[in-house]
Amino acid sequence: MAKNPICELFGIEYPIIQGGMAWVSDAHIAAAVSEAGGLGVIAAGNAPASWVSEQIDIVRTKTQKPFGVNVMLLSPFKDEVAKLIAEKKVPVIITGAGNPGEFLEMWQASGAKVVPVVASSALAIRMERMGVDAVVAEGCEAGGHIGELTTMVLVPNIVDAVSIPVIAAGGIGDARSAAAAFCLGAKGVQVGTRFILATECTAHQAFKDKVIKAKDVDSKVTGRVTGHPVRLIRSPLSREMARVEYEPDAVEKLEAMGEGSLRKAVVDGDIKEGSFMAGQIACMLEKEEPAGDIIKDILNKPAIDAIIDSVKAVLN
Ligand code: TUI
Repeated sequence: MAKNPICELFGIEYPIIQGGMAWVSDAHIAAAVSEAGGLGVIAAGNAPASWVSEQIDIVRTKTQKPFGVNVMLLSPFKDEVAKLIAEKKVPVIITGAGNPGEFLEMWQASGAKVVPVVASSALAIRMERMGVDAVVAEGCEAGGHIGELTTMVLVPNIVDAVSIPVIAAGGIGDARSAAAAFCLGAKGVQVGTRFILATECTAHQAFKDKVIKAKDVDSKVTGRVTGHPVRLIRSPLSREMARVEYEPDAVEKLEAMGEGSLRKAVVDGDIKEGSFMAGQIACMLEKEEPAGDIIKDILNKPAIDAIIDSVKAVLN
């Protein structure tokens, strides 16, 4: 059988990419996921290049396997981070929240595989024309900054629109949702929220407990009026943001409330002022476990075979 194109492209064993979650995705979780055969990813978020540099060095002391860095293109430090990861020859560069066109030549000259996260087929087509290696099609079930379309619609639409491999993201956290993504034509999956519950993940225990306790209706989207909608778990901050959303000076107020709030959630476990960015899948997650066990549970061949059998049985 032909090898999976995502495994080939990245040089990994399982086509599972750990989502780059600002403040959450540091060297510890990234190294654990890479060492277990997936692609571990350090999230640069809004951090300066010096922090990203340290994390890359730590990953390289913990694993020899390929890993990635996620560049958040709204970051004030994106230029220095872009230059650093080319210099340090990071094997895989994933981008979010923008168009990475200006950096593509430099990154590809460094030998990196470049994979933008996209939330529309138009951007996926533009990215393919520019010569990227794959795209992550991220549906609005995902946590954090999101687009408009669901994974169910976005993924097959992008699969039909481009020839490069598509990695599905948003709402994927078990064997069923991974199998569904493969049915939609994805060649790999990006999983964020479930890795918050990896034992190797250094996020505050209060954040992990919010994920474990979340019910389906606890997933909220704030900040639609700012043009940067964010999915998070219901909290005092999300309630306050929903209250001011349609006030006259909502954009300024929301930006002030959002400032530093992700750090407060992930690092301080601040239940009142923290922004607990996580995907809708949080409602299905129940326990902490090692990253390697998470990968084995999601890409469990007998479980996926049983799912395929149950799909066939529906039609009998
Ligand atoms: O980037 C993400 N998720 C994120 S970034 C983040 S940090 C943050 N904190 C506060 C406010 C905003 C961000 C938290 N979560 N996901 C990848 C993603 N990229 N989702 C959607 C997009 C996207 C959207 C529009 C990518 C490109 C795009 O269009 C760019 C263009 O120029 O056409």
